[in-house]
Amino acid sequence: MPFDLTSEHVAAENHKKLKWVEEDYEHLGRQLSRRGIDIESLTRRAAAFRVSVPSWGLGTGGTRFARFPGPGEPRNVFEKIEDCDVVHKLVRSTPGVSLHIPWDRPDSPAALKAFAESRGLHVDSMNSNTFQDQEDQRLSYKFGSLTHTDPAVRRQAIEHNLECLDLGVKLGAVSHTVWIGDGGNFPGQVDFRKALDRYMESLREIYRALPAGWRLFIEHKLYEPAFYSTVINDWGTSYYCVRELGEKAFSLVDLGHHAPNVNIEMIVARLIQFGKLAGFHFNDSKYGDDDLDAGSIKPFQLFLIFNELVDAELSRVPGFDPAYMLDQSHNVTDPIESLMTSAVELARAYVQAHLVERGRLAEYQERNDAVMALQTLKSAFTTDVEPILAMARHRSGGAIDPVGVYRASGYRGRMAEARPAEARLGAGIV
Ligand code: RM4
Ligand code: MN
Ligand code: MN
Repeated sequence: MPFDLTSEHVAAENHKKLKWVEEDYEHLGRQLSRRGIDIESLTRRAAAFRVSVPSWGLGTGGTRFARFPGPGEPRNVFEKIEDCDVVHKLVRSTPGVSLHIPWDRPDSPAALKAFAESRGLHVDSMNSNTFQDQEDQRLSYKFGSLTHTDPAVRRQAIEHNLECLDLGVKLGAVSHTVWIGDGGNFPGQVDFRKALDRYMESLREIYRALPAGWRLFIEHKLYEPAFYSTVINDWGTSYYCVRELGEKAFSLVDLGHHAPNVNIEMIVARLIQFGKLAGFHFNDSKYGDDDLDAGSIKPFQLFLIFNELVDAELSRVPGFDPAYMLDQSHNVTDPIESLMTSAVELARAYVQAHLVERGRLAEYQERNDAVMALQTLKSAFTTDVEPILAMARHRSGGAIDPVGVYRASGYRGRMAEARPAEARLGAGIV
Protein backbone atom coordinates (compact mmCIF):
# COMPACT_ATOMS: atom_id res chain seq x y z
CA MET A 1 0.00 0.00 0.00
CA PRO A 2 1.43 3.41 -0.96
CA PHE A 3 1.87 5.79 1.98
CA ASP A 4 2.59 9.45 2.66
CA LEU A 5 6.17 10.18 3.58
CA THR A 6 5.51 11.02 7.24
CA SER A 7 8.13 10.41 9.91
CA GLU A 8 5.99 7.55 11.26
CA HIS A 9 5.98 5.77 7.92
CA VAL A 10 9.72 6.30 7.44
CA ALA A 11 10.34 4.93 10.94
CA ALA A 12 8.13 1.93 10.22
CA GLU A 13 10.06 1.19 7.02
CA ASN A 14 13.36 1.58 8.90
CA HIS A 15 12.18 -0.83 11.54
CA LYS A 16 12.23 -3.63 8.95
CA LYS A 17 15.96 -3.16 8.41
CA LEU A 18 17.19 -1.77 11.70
CA LYS A 19 18.38 -5.05 13.23
CA TRP A 20 20.77 -5.67 10.33
CA VAL A 21 22.03 -2.12 10.31
CA GLU A 22 22.72 -2.33 14.04
CA GLU A 23 24.58 -5.60 13.59
CA ASP A 24 26.73 -4.20 10.76
CA TYR A 25 27.28 -0.97 12.65
CA GLU A 26 28.51 -2.79 15.71
CA HIS A 27 30.89 -4.90 13.65
CA LEU A 28 32.26 -1.90 11.76
CA GLY A 29 32.65 -0.08 15.08
CA ARG A 30 34.88 -2.89 16.35
CA GLN A 31 36.93 -2.89 13.13
CA LEU A 32 37.42 0.87 13.27
CA SER A 33 38.36 0.90 16.94
CA ARG A 34 41.24 -1.43 16.05
CA ARG A 35 42.39 1.41 13.78
CA GLY A 36 41.96 3.89 16.61
CA ILE A 37 38.82 5.44 15.08
CA ASP A 38 35.66 6.13 17.06
CA ILE A 39 32.62 5.22 14.96
CA GLU A 40 30.30 7.51 16.90
CA SER A 41 32.29 10.61 15.99
CA LEU A 42 32.10 9.60 12.32
CA THR A 43 28.35 9.08 12.56
CA ARG A 44 27.98 12.55 14.02
CA ARG A 45 30.00 13.96 11.12
CA ALA A 46 27.89 12.07 8.59
CA ALA A 47 24.72 13.44 10.18
CA ALA A 48 26.09 16.99 10.01
CA PHE A 49 27.07 16.79 6.32
CA ARG A 50 25.10 19.17 4.08
CA VAL A 51 24.76 19.57 0.32
CA SER A 52 22.28 21.79 -1.53
CA VAL A 53 19.95 20.62 -4.24
CA PRO A 54 19.56 22.53 -7.53
CA SER A 55 16.00 23.60 -8.32
CA TRP A 56 16.75 22.88 -11.97
CA GLY A 57 17.59 19.25 -11.18
CA LEU A 58 14.08 18.23 -10.09
CA GLY A 59 12.62 18.09 -13.57
CA THR A 60 13.91 15.66 -16.19
CA GLY A 61 16.84 17.20 -18.00
CA GLY A 62 17.62 16.57 -21.61
CA THR A 63 20.28 16.87 -24.23
CA ARG A 64 20.52 18.99 -27.35
CA PHE A 65 18.86 16.07 -29.14
CA ALA A 66 15.78 15.53 -27.02
CA ARG A 67 14.12 15.60 -23.69
CA PHE A 68 12.07 12.67 -22.46
CA PRO A 69 9.84 14.00 -19.67
CA GLY A 70 9.06 11.78 -16.71
CA PRO A 71 5.68 11.40 -15.03
CA GLY A 72 4.64 13.86 -12.35
CA GLU A 73 7.41 16.35 -12.93
CA PRO A 74 7.21 19.61 -10.99
CA ARG A 75 5.64 22.38 -13.08
CA ASN A 76 6.72 25.36 -11.03
CA VAL A 77 9.11 26.33 -8.28
CA PHE A 78 6.64 25.43 -5.52
CA GLU A 79 6.30 21.91 -6.84
CA LYS A 80 10.08 21.74 -7.10
CA ILE A 81 10.28 22.65 -3.41
CA GLU A 82 7.80 19.85 -2.66
CA ASP A 83 10.16 17.41 -4.36
CA CYS A 84 13.17 18.88 -2.54
CA ASP A 85 11.24 18.22 0.64
CA VAL A 86 10.96 14.52 -0.27
CA VAL A 87 14.70 14.32 -0.95
CA HIS A 88 15.52 16.00 2.36
CA LYS A 89 13.02 13.96 4.38
CA LEU A 90 14.65 10.74 3.28
CA VAL A 91 18.35 11.67 3.33
CA ARG A 92 18.28 14.50 5.92
CA SER A 93 21.31 16.24 4.43
CA THR A 94 19.76 18.55 1.83
CA PRO A 95 17.90 21.47 3.47
CA GLY A 96 19.44 24.01 1.06
CA VAL A 97 18.11 24.75 -2.43
CA SER A 98 19.91 26.66 -5.20
CA LEU A 99 17.56 28.65 -7.44
CA HIS A 100 17.93 29.44 -11.12
CA ILE A 101 16.51 32.76 -12.29
CA PRO A 102 14.42 33.33 -14.36
CA TRP A 103 13.46 29.63 -14.49
CA ASP A 104 12.30 29.84 -10.88
CA ARG A 105 11.39 33.49 -10.49
CA PRO A 106 8.52 33.51 -7.95
CA ASP A 107 5.59 35.94 -8.13
CA SER A 108 5.87 36.36 -4.39
CA PRO A 109 9.33 35.78 -2.93
CA ALA A 110 7.87 35.98 0.58
CA ALA A 111 5.40 33.19 -0.20
CA LEU A 112 8.15 31.00 -1.64
CA LYS A 113 10.41 31.62 1.35
CA ALA A 114 7.62 30.72 3.77
CA PHE A 115 6.70 27.64 1.69
CA ALA A 116 10.30 26.39 1.87
CA GLU A 117 10.82 27.25 5.51
CA SER A 118 7.65 25.50 6.62
CA ARG A 119 9.31 22.35 5.28
CA GLY A 120 12.65 22.99 6.97
CA LEU A 121 14.21 24.10 3.68
CA HIS A 122 15.92 27.33 2.67
CA VAL A 123 17.32 29.02 -0.43
CA ASP A 124 21.10 29.20 -0.29
CA SER A 125 22.49 30.31 -3.65
CA MET A 126 21.03 32.33 -6.52
CA ASN A 127 22.05 31.44 -10.08
CA SER A 128 21.71 33.91 -12.92
CA ASN A 129 20.93 32.88 -16.47
CA THR A 130 22.34 34.91 -19.32
CA PHE A 131 23.03 31.91 -21.52
CA GLN A 132 19.63 31.82 -23.21
CA ASP A 133 17.09 34.38 -24.35
CA GLN A 134 13.83 34.76 -22.47
CA GLU A 135 10.54 35.56 -24.18
CA ASP A 136 10.24 39.14 -22.97
CA GLN A 137 13.91 39.94 -23.49
CA ARG A 138 14.89 43.00 -25.48
CA LEU A 139 18.39 42.06 -26.65
CA SER A 140 19.81 38.64 -27.52
CA TYR A 141 22.62 36.74 -25.84
CA LYS A 142 23.42 34.89 -29.05
CA PHE A 143 26.88 36.47 -29.11
CA GLY A 144 27.45 36.77 -25.40
CA SER A 145 26.10 38.45 -22.30
CA LEU A 146 28.35 39.96 -19.63
CA THR A 147 31.19 40.05 -22.18
CA HIS A 148 29.18 41.06 -25.27
CA THR A 149 30.76 43.60 -27.59
CA ASP A 150 27.62 45.77 -27.33
CA PRO A 151 27.45 47.67 -24.03
CA ALA A 152 23.64 47.57 -24.13
CA VAL A 153 23.65 43.77 -24.01
CA ARG A 154 26.17 43.84 -21.17
CA ARG A 155 23.95 46.31 -19.31
CA GLN A 156 20.94 44.01 -19.72
CA ALA A 157 22.96 41.04 -18.40
CA ILE A 158 24.26 43.06 -15.45
CA GLU A 159 20.73 44.20 -14.61
CA HIS A 160 19.58 40.60 -14.64
CA ASN A 161 22.28 39.69 -12.11
CA LEU A 162 21.31 42.64 -9.94
CA GLU A 163 17.72 41.44 -10.03
CA CYS A 164 18.94 38.03 -8.79
CA LEU A 165 20.62 39.74 -5.84
CA ASP A 166 17.45 41.67 -4.93
CA LEU A 167 15.36 38.57 -5.19
CA GLY A 168 17.92 36.58 -3.22
CA VAL A 169 17.77 39.00 -0.33
CA LYS A 170 14.00 38.53 -0.15
CA LEU A 171 14.46 34.77 -0.25
CA GLY A 172 17.18 34.66 2.39
CA ALA A 173 19.99 33.50 0.07
CA VAL A 174 23.63 34.06 1.00
CA SER A 175 25.51 33.70 -2.27
CA HIS A 176 25.24 34.41 -5.97
CA THR A 177 26.62 32.06 -8.61
CA VAL A 178 27.51 33.34 -12.07
CA TRP A 179 28.14 31.06 -15.00
CA ILE A 180 28.14 32.55 -18.49
CA GLY A 181 28.01 30.74 -21.80
CA ASP A 182 30.03 33.49 -23.47
CA GLY A 183 32.74 32.45 -25.89
CA GLY A 184 33.38 31.76 -29.54
CA ASN A 185 32.92 28.94 -31.99
CA PHE A 186 35.72 29.93 -34.36
CA PRO A 187 39.27 31.19 -34.15
CA GLY A 188 39.29 34.94 -34.54
CA GLN A 189 35.65 35.35 -33.52
CA VAL A 190 36.42 36.73 -30.07
CA ASP A 191 39.28 38.94 -28.96
CA PHE A 192 40.42 36.96 -25.90
CA ARG A 193 41.85 39.88 -23.95
CA LYS A 194 39.10 42.37 -24.71
CA ALA A 195 36.41 39.83 -23.77
CA LEU A 196 38.02 39.22 -20.38
CA ASP A 197 38.32 42.96 -19.79
CA ARG A 198 34.63 43.35 -20.50
CA TYR A 199 33.87 40.46 -18.14
CA MET A 200 35.78 42.14 -15.33
CA GLU A 201 34.01 45.43 -15.93
CA SER A 202 30.61 43.73 -15.72
CA LEU A 203 31.54 41.58 -12.75
CA ARG A 204 32.88 44.55 -10.80
CA GLU A 205 29.47 46.13 -10.96
CA ILE A 206 27.76 42.94 -9.76
CA TYR A 207 30.37 42.53 -7.03
CA ARG A 208 29.80 46.07 -5.79
CA ALA A 209 26.08 45.36 -5.46
CA LEU A 210 26.60 42.20 -3.41
CA PRO A 211 24.37 42.32 -0.31
CA ALA A 212 26.04 42.36 3.10
CA GLY A 213 27.36 38.99 4.21
CA TRP A 214 27.05 37.48 0.72
CA ARG A 215 29.69 35.73 -1.36
CA LEU A 216 30.04 35.83 -5.13
CA PHE A 217 30.85 32.54 -6.86
CA ILE A 218 32.06 32.32 -10.43
CA GLU A 219 32.09 29.12 -12.41
CA HIS A 220 34.57 28.28 -15.14
CA LYS A 221 33.94 25.82 -17.98
CA LEU A 222 36.25 24.92 -20.83
CA TYR A 223 33.71 24.60 -23.61
CA GLU A 224 29.99 24.40 -24.40
CA PRO A 225 27.86 26.09 -25.61
CA ALA A 226 30.85 27.79 -27.25
CA PHE A 227 33.00 25.15 -28.90
CA TYR A 228 36.27 26.92 -29.61
CA SER A 229 36.84 29.28 -26.68
CA THR A 230 35.04 30.35 -23.54
CA VAL A 231 35.75 33.54 -21.65
CA ILE A 232 36.04 31.95 -18.19
CA ASN A 233 37.58 28.75 -19.44
CA ASP A 234 39.59 27.38 -16.53
CA TRP A 235 40.43 27.72 -12.86
CA GLY A 236 43.43 29.94 -13.62
CA THR A 237 41.26 32.53 -15.31
CA SER A 238 38.67 32.14 -12.59
CA TYR A 239 41.29 32.60 -9.88
CA TYR A 240 42.62 35.74 -11.58
CA CYS A 241 39.11 37.19 -11.70
CA VAL A 242 38.15 36.48 -8.09
CA ARG A 243 41.48 37.79 -6.85
CA GLU A 244 40.98 41.01 -8.79
CA LEU A 245 37.38 41.35 -7.64
CA GLY A 246 38.02 41.14 -3.92
CA GLU A 247 37.66 39.12 -0.76
CA LYS A 248 34.00 38.24 -1.26
CA ALA A 249 34.61 36.58 -4.66
CA PHE A 250 35.47 32.89 -4.97
CA SER A 251 36.03 30.23 -7.64
CA LEU A 252 33.39 27.53 -7.90
CA VAL A 253 34.41 24.09 -9.09
CA ASP A 254 31.84 22.22 -11.17
CA LEU A 255 33.28 18.72 -11.56
CA GLY A 256 32.06 18.45 -15.16
CA HIS A 257 33.74 21.63 -16.36
CA HIS A 258 37.28 20.37 -16.91
CA ALA A 259 39.06 18.60 -19.72
CA PRO A 260 39.07 14.80 -19.37
CA ASN A 261 41.76 13.49 -17.00
CA VAL A 262 42.46 16.85 -15.40
CA ASN A 263 43.57 16.43 -11.80
CA ILE A 264 40.59 18.16 -10.16
CA GLU A 265 41.62 17.30 -6.59
CA MET A 266 44.78 19.26 -7.19
CA ILE A 267 42.84 22.28 -8.45
CA VAL A 268 40.80 22.03 -5.27
CA ALA A 269 43.96 21.96 -3.14
CA ARG A 270 45.34 25.00 -4.95
CA LEU A 271 42.14 27.01 -4.49
CA ILE A 272 42.07 26.06 -0.80
CA GLN A 273 45.67 27.14 -0.42
CA PHE A 274 44.94 30.47 -2.08
CA GLY A 275 41.82 31.04 0.06
CA LYS A 276 39.58 31.19 -3.01
CA LEU A 277 37.57 27.97 -3.08
CA ALA A 278 33.88 28.87 -3.33
CA GLY A 279 32.67 25.32 -3.19
CA PHE A 280 31.25 22.85 -5.68
CA HIS A 281 28.71 21.94 -8.20
CA PHE A 282 28.93 18.21 -7.68
CA ASN A 283 28.10 15.79 -10.47
CA ASP A 284 30.04 13.17 -12.40
CA SER A 285 31.13 12.79 -15.98
CA LYS A 286 32.81 10.49 -18.41
CA TYR A 287 33.49 12.89 -21.27
CA GLY A 288 32.35 16.46 -20.74
CA ASP A 289 29.73 18.39 -18.78
CA ASP A 290 27.68 15.20 -18.54
CA ASP A 291 25.94 16.16 -15.28
CA LEU A 292 25.62 12.53 -14.21
CA ASP A 293 24.97 11.50 -10.61
CA ALA A 294 27.80 12.28 -8.18
CA GLY A 295 30.06 9.29 -7.57
CA SER A 296 28.60 7.24 -10.42
CA ILE A 297 31.59 7.27 -12.79
CA LYS A 298 34.70 8.21 -10.82
CA PRO A 299 34.14 7.49 -7.13
CA PHE A 300 37.88 7.47 -6.40
CA GLN A 301 38.21 10.97 -7.80
CA LEU A 302 35.37 12.09 -5.55
CA PHE A 303 37.11 10.52 -2.58
CA LEU A 304 40.38 12.27 -3.45
CA ILE A 305 38.58 15.61 -3.66
CA PHE A 306 37.06 15.02 -0.23
CA ASN A 307 40.45 13.97 1.01
CA GLU A 308 41.65 17.50 0.25
CA LEU A 309 38.54 19.05 1.77
CA VAL A 310 38.70 17.04 4.97
CA ASP A 311 42.40 17.71 5.27
CA ALA A 312 41.69 21.46 5.07
CA GLU A 313 38.85 21.10 7.57
CA LEU A 314 40.95 19.15 10.08
CA SER A 315 43.97 21.41 9.75
CA ARG A 316 41.70 24.44 10.15
CA VAL A 317 42.77 26.34 7.07
CA PRO A 318 41.74 29.98 7.77
CA GLY A 319 38.56 31.05 6.01
CA PHE A 320 37.87 27.54 4.70
CA ASP A 321 34.09 27.39 4.27
CA PRO A 322 33.11 25.72 1.00
CA ALA A 323 29.51 25.62 -0.22
CA TYR A 324 28.51 22.14 -1.35
CA MET A 325 25.88 22.05 -4.08
CA LEU A 326 24.70 19.50 -6.60
CA ASP A 327 24.38 20.44 -10.27
CA GLN A 328 23.07 17.52 -12.27
CA SER A 329 20.82 16.80 -15.21
CA HIS A 330 18.69 13.69 -14.88
CA ASN A 331 17.81 12.37 -18.30
CA VAL A 332 16.98 8.72 -17.71
CA THR A 333 16.32 8.52 -13.97
CA ASP A 334 13.75 9.81 -11.54
CA PRO A 335 15.38 13.09 -10.41
CA ILE A 336 14.40 12.50 -6.79
CA GLU A 337 16.17 9.14 -6.80
CA SER A 338 19.27 10.58 -8.46
CA LEU A 339 19.48 13.49 -6.04
CA MET A 340 19.07 11.26 -3.00
CA THR A 341 21.67 8.81 -4.28
CA SER A 342 24.08 11.65 -5.05
CA ALA A 343 23.68 13.21 -1.60
CA VAL A 344 24.46 9.82 -0.08
CA GLU A 345 27.53 9.35 -2.30
CA LEU A 346 28.91 12.71 -1.20
CA ALA A 347 28.43 11.82 2.46
CA ARG A 348 30.16 8.51 1.74
CA ALA A 349 33.23 10.21 0.26
CA TYR A 350 33.23 12.69 3.15
CA VAL A 351 33.17 9.97 5.81
CA GLN A 352 35.73 7.84 3.98
CA ALA A 353 38.04 10.84 3.80
CA HIS A 354 37.82 11.06 7.58
CA LEU A 355 39.22 7.52 7.76
CA VAL A 356 42.54 8.55 6.24
CA GLU A 357 45.25 8.18 8.85
CA ARG A 358 46.77 11.59 8.23
CA GLY A 359 49.72 11.31 10.58
CA ARG A 360 50.88 8.16 8.85
CA LEU A 361 50.25 9.64 5.41
CA ALA A 362 52.44 12.62 6.27
CA GLU A 363 55.22 10.29 7.43
CA TYR A 364 55.10 8.28 4.22
CA GLN A 365 55.19 11.48 2.21
CA GLU A 366 58.25 12.67 4.13
CA ARG A 367 59.97 9.34 3.49
CA ASN A 368 58.88 9.31 -0.17
CA ASP A 369 57.19 5.97 0.37
CA ALA A 370 54.76 6.08 -2.55
CA VAL A 371 53.38 2.57 -2.03
CA MET A 372 52.44 3.06 1.62
CA ALA A 373 51.11 6.57 0.97
CA LEU A 374 48.73 5.21 -1.66
CA GLN A 375 47.80 2.28 0.58
CA THR A 376 46.92 4.70 3.35
CA LEU A 377 44.44 6.42 1.04
CA LYS A 378 43.18 3.14 -0.38
CA SER A 379 42.51 1.64 3.00
CA ALA A 380 40.17 4.54 3.73
CA PHE A 381 38.57 4.40 0.28
CA THR A 382 37.92 0.65 0.39
CA THR A 383 36.25 0.71 3.81
CA ASP A 384 32.52 0.13 3.49
CA VAL A 385 31.02 2.96 5.55
CA GLU A 386 27.42 2.21 4.57
CA PRO A 387 26.42 1.26 8.16
CA ILE A 388 27.60 4.71 9.34
CA LEU A 389 25.60 6.49 6.63
CA ALA A 390 22.49 4.39 7.26
CA MET A 391 22.72 4.91 11.02
CA ALA A 392 23.24 8.66 10.62
CA ARG A 393 20.14 8.91 8.42
CA HIS A 394 18.10 6.75 10.77
CA ARG A 395 19.06 8.75 13.84
CA SER A 396 18.21 12.01 12.01
CA GLY A 397 14.76 10.72 11.08
CA GLY A 398 15.68 9.84 7.50
CA ALA A 399 15.46 6.52 5.69
CA ILE A 400 17.86 3.63 6.03
CA ASP A 401 17.07 2.85 2.39
CA PRO A 402 16.03 6.17 0.78
CA VAL A 403 15.28 4.83 -2.72
CA GLY A 404 13.46 1.78 -1.37
CA VAL A 405 11.24 3.85 0.92
CA TYR A 406 10.61 6.42 -1.81
CA ARG A 407 9.51 3.75 -4.27
CA ALA A 408 7.33 2.01 -1.70
CA SER A 409 5.61 5.31 -0.90
CA GLY A 410 4.24 5.62 -4.43
CA TYR A 411 5.05 9.37 -4.41
CA ARG A 412 5.83 9.57 -8.13
CA GLY A 413 2.59 7.85 -9.06
CA ARG A 414 0.60 10.25 -6.91
CA MET A 415 2.39 13.20 -8.53
CA ALA A 416 1.68 11.84 -12.00
CA GLU A 417 -2.00 12.27 -11.18
CA ALA A 418 -1.71 15.53 -9.27
CA ARG A 419 0.51 17.20 -11.87
CA PRO A 420 -0.94 16.57 -15.31
CA ALA A 421 1.47 16.85 -18.21
CA GLU A 422 0.22 20.00 -19.96
CA ALA A 423 1.95 23.28 -19.23
CA ARG A 424 5.09 21.49 -18.14
CA LEU A 425 8.29 23.46 -17.94
CA GLY A 426 10.59 23.33 -20.90
CA ALA A 427 13.58 24.54 -18.96
CA GLY A 428 15.20 21.23 -18.26
CA ILE A 429 17.93 21.09 -20.84
CA VAL A 430 21.06 22.12 -19.00
C1 RM4 B 1 25.93 25.10 -16.75
C2 RM4 B 1 26.58 25.34 -15.41
C3 RM4 B 1 25.71 26.09 -14.46
C4 RM4 B 1 24.29 25.72 -14.53
C5 RM4 B 1 23.82 25.61 -15.96
C6 RM4 B 1 22.39 25.20 -16.03
O1 RM4 B 1 26.62 24.14 -17.48
O2 RM4 B 1 26.98 24.13 -14.84
O3 RM4 B 1 26.13 25.90 -13.14
O4 RM4 B 1 23.62 26.75 -13.90
O5 RM4 B 1 24.61 24.71 -16.65
MN1 MN C 1 27.38 24.12 -12.64
MN1 MN D 1 27.60 22.37 -16.00
